Amino acid sequence: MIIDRRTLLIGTAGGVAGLTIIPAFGQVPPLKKKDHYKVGFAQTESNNPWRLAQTASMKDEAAKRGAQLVYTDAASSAAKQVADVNSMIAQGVDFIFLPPREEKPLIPAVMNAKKAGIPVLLVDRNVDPSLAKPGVDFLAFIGSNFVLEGQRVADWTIEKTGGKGKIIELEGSVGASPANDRKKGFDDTIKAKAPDMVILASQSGDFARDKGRQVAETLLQAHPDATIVYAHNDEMALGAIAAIEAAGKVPGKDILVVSIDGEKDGVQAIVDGKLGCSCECNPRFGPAAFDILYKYANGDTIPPMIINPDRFFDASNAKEVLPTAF
Ligand code: GYE
Repeated sequence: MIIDRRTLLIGTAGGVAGLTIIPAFGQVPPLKKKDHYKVGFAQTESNNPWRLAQTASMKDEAAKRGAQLVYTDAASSAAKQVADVNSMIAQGVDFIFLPPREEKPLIPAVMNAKKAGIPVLLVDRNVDPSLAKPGVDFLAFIGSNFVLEGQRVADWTIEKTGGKGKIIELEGSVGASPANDRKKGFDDTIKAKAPDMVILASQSGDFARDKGRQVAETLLQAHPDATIVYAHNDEMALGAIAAIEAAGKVPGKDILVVSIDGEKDGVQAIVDGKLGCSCECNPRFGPAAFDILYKYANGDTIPPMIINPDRFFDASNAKEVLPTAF
């Protein structure tokens, strides 16, 4: 009987004869060394370039490493994403890459995988840290620092406007970690550094272009005095730009639009003068995600939070980065 560092002997009433091996409390399930793994990637939806770029990066890397990939698309439903993870567990995958669509509803999926002895790496989105912990319930989180992204956009906006303006905020999907954190980073910075700025309204556009356009249209009508739109991603910013133009105003002149992601259409909008800035959020981390899997199987210590470095795009560099944008 081999007892490694991730298993624990539990004595039962039956004494030595009744010894049972269960995963030690609070430990991530182990991963055997193999040449080729069967892995799951449970995507949230495929309705924007960011998610398509992420899926492509994961698929390319799986192919490079000779991994068998079980891929699912939850079509914007947290309930379906939980069912997708459960189906991966039933199919006996070795490892699961999971971008939890929302912070709380995906907790059962994380816990079910743990119970089934399958390590989970959270990619790009996080879960509620009070309900599940890296290094305990799941292996780790790899993605951007979303609070910092919001702070950087706020700092740029304050600098650009001299700390004056009336803001409409378009939030990402309700309950998603990038939506919560991008709001916190931006709102707290405005509050702390720009007493003359006000956030007139803040509403979810679900990280989607057309939803962003519809919400922007409604909020611009309700607040004709708005001078700034802060969107939690480029897709909603592009929707807002369409709404501003439809209202007979000029984006970049009458209303400053700022956002996050750095997708190709967003960077093009900066070149065109319609979008002020976009803090990069890099979706191409298939290679880094697979590196973590192999390191873990090798027995290396995995840090609980692995943060991707993000660049920042505005008129000073948009042209130059456009050819490589996703
Ligand atoms: O910004 C957005 C996507 O989770 C970081 O999700 C990701 C975000 C990204 O839908 O465009």
